[in-house]
Amino acid sequence: MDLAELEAAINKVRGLAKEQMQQLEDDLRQAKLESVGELRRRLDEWRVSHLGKKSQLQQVSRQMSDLSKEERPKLGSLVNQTKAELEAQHDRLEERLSALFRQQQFASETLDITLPGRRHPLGSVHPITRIIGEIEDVFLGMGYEIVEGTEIETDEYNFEKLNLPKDHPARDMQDTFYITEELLLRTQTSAMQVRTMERMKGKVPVRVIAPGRVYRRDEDDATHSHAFNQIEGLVVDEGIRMSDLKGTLELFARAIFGPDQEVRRLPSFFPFTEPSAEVDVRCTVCGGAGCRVCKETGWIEILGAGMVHPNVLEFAGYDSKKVSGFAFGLGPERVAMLKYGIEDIRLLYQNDLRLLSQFAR
Ligand code: 2NM
Repeated sequence: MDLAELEAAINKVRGLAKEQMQQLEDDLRQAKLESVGELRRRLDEWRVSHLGKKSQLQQVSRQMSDLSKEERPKLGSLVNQTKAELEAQHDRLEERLSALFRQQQFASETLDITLPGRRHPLGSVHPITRIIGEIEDVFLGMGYEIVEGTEIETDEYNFEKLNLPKDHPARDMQDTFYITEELLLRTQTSAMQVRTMERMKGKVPVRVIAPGRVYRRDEDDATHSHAFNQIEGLVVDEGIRMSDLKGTLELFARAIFGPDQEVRRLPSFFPFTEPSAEVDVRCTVCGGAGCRVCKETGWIEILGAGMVHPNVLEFAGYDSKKVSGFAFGLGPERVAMLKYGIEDIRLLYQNDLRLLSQFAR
């Protein structure tokens, strides 16, 4: 091809490119934000076909070697000028597309900072856990130590060392879940009191409370559960008397229920204490008039206690002529029911949010 033909070819390509660019610009003007990607693709195709290695313009400039020395610069400058022109067009459109793309990004990422935040529901401390903590605090304040054991115990620690030999009739009082002849689910946390005394090797003072879950083969009803919590306390020292027990329990009742709560003491019986007593508080559910919770008596037993039986002290390595002790066992569920007016113990195990949310802070 001669110079004129090559120039004509370039001008044709240039015209075509310009025409297509015009179309792109028109489309861009009407473009919705979503079509930015599509326009980008078309612009890229345009660039490849008009400025790429296989473009017409490139092919024409490769034929420059066919021309004479005088003609070459002429075609060269036309090629360069066309290239510059097309590149400028490309860059201008690219710039506008980028602006549109940013606009699209902003639109999709816009945050309305005036919207209220999502609320994440917070859990709360279970009322039983809360009561156990409060009771623990009362006794920690009196210098007690907290000891915890396992829910599986031996017959020896759960019964024998507590003055309950195998044929003892009081074993019927607490129907037991046996695992084997010797292993059982503890019916009380007293085993930990025994272990603590043994660990002390005859030394005093002993001041411990043992909180934990215990098991009895009871029928579940409004006031009974086969799996419930207990906190047992034990004090052993020289000269411990019934009045120490009385004062301790009075302080406990006042700390948990307030100064106005009516409390009464009745004689009772436990194989591991002698003498034994129970502590009742006025039923807060009915105010003493009688209801399902207090079994129409107006009182609820929250606690059993007594002076540690000499046999128990001796079994654990103490000289019962030199030291004495008191012990008590109380039920956190009973305390929680009373304090919060919960009528059915089963409500404490169902984890119904309507109940639990009332204890949220
Ligand atoms: C109760 C009532 C009375 C008790 C006794 C002992 C131990 F190990 F010292 F002998 N710990 N807890 C006790 C005494 C528990 O629960 C109603």
